[in-house]
Amino acid sequence: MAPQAELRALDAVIIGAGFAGLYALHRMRDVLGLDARVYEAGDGVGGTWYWNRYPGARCDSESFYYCYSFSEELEQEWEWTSKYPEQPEILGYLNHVADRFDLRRDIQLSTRVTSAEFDESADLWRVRTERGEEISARYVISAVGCLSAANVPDVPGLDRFEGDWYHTGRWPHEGVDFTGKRVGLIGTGSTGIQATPVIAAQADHLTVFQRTANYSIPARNKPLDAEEWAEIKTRYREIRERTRASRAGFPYAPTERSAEDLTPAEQQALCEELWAEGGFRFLWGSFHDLLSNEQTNDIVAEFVRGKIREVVHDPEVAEMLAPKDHPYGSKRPPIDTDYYATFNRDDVTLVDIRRAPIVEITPRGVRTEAGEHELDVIVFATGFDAMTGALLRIDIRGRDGQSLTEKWHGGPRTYLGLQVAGFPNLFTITGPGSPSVLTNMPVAIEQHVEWISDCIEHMRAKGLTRIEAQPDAEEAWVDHVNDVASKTLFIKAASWYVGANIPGKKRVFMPYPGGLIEYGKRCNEVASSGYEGFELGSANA
Ligand code: NA7
Repeated sequence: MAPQAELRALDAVIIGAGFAGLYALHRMRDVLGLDARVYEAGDGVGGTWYWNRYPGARCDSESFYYCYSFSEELEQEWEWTSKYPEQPEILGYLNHVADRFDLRRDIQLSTRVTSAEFDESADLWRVRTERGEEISARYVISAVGCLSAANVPDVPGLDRFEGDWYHTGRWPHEGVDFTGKRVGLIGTGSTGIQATPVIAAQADHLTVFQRTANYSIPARNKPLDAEEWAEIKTRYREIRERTRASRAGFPYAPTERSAEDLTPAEQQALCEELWAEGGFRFLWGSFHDLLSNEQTNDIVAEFVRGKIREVVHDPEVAEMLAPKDHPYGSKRPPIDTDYYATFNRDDVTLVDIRRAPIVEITPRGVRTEAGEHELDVIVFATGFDAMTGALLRIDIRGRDGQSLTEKWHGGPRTYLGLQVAGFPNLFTITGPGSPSVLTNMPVAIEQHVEWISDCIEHMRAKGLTRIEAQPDAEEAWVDHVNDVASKTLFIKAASWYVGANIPGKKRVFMPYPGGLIEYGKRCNEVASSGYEGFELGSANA
């Protein structure tokens, strides 16, 4: 017998309890006074940091600004142990936030939202969960994350594999013991690059299957001591202001420097200096046109290739690891601890699956066109159906029963990455068409949550029950995103930014590459002009 649907009426349903969902709940409930509830598929809060428990998982933005800024008390009471903390510490932080703001009583865990349908006659969403619950809510706020729908490639034979296999984004809570095991790791994105040295240190043998070589920059991770914390805490407001006024949510002044202003020797010296500093400063601190000028990019890309050749002893392996098919930064640039040096170990093998692709998984391992690799464990570090995957796994139907899947058949279309025409009262935190994954995520998340919350406050003050992006505003925004992207080097790479990692996915540049400053300005103008490009109305009118 089908489970009896429980009916529940809320003001806002928030989907997901990661960085975005937790703050959205705090804002909707404690600031606006709405009856809001979070539905979360996992059995704990934390989103990305709940699921990604693979060895070596840590953030790539420095801890003191990879966190919330909305509460000065929270800021003052929390201290990170290191520059780039590991996943358990970040998960601990998000659990602390859930407790500190008493969020748990309005978070329903282990509950996957399966569908949401808009009722035009009442301006209400009808949301269903896989537990058979039905909820009506004026607003649905998607906080499903940009990188949460795990991508396990459809390789023939996986079901016959006699060993164990895991996807890094669905890692077992009890961990995996690689001692004495022959491990195969597929994928060399940020995840594979973080996991490789840690797995190599434990396993009997590690085989890394590389489809695309990646440019990775040393993290130069280090502990943060009491003195550094005292200093950070006194400067927190200034750090936050800089962060919010920056292009990508980092508290560094953008460089105005051009490669042409420097001699080749000076260019090299600058790259050396940034390499020694490590982390994303290497990306943001070199040249202003790094991501738009191929000649400038070549200088930096060649520098990284040179470093790989310096670190990796075997010249053949070094050449395999040196990326040549896309500009530096056109794919999400990884940050590592000892990645390239790991390939100097006798118990680590690099396999080029671009040259000889994987044909099948056999009961004993992985077979490529060049031969079979016997393995006890396979780790898929193969990424995510990014930006759209998690939302499209929910059956979302807007006006006239149109499904979001149909609407986004040719790639995602949004107005400001915040709303979709035909889907009133549905807000997408860090949705496609917003800066999102091209920024330090907590900054983009806070900006979106605050914009959405101000918008709902405005609607309530005016007695309005519906807000909907207008098709022409959406069209113009999509054109603008494409136009900005076309002037960058991002489009020169087959990346997950364009959906290239998912077979059959329409290739469209999904995040907004114009930067947070321009974007934030546009969002503020739209709000202060009375929500230009949106139609607001009332079910009773
Ligand atoms: P990414 O960056 O999407 O990396 C996935 C890796 O897996 C990448 O090297 C892919 O090669 C490889 N891949 C994907 N599918 C396959 C198949 N079918 N066969 C072989 N290799 C494959 O995901 P991550 O988890 O590393 O990082 C995601 C984000 O999380 C990261 O950017 C940060 O924002 C945090 P490809 O490059 O597509 O040739």
